[in-house]
Amino acid sequence: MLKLYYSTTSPFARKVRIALEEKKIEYELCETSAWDDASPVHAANPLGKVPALTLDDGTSIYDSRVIVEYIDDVSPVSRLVPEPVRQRIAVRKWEALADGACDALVLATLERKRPEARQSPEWIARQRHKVEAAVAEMASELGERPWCNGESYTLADIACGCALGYIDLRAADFDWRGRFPNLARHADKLGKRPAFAESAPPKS
Ligand SMILES: N[C@@H](CCC(=O)N[C@@H](CS)C(=O)NCC(=O)O)C(=O)O
Repeated sequence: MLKLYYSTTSPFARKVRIALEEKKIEYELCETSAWDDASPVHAANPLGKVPALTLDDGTSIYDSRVIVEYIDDVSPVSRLVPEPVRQRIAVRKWEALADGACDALVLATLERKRPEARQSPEWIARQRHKVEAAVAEMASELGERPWCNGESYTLADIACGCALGYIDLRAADFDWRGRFPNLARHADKLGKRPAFAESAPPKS
């Protein structure tokens, strides 16, 4: 059976968990901390990051984008990335935007964990700016449409919802709900899906 190495706080792992659930693919969850040198994720991913997915033949794949592409291809149920090139690229661009916001927030979070005297406020502000710019772009792209891309639920919505959830976890002072009511409405709608509700990150 497929085995997913994940942590409850990782937005990238959450994206994969939601995709697996939406596609109704059976898998085993293995919670781990990538920061633990003894974590089995290091054998599955030389980069030592979650998520990593071990396949039936014992090989493993990473990162989250590669895993999502794999699971979308192995099951025809609930296509998450449309086939036509323009739509496919638009969905992938949403994913790059949402993942990019998460990457910046990971960097800011790690910087804040360093001893205070060694932290760089400029670096934290630089990453925070990226997060806020990405969220403003998501709000502008979504507009008043029901889904991030096209007429149906796609990987764009999953990536967007995971990024917003991660912002609530790591940058709770960023009032994106107040600034972008359309994104708040969309996040609330996504949060009602069982795959989102079941994978919600812990409260800070
Ligand atoms: N681009 C990767 C990012 C994965 C990532 O940054 N994972 C973090 C947790 S959110 C991690 O495992 N970090 C451990 C480390 O950097 O050593 C993906 O999409 O899977």
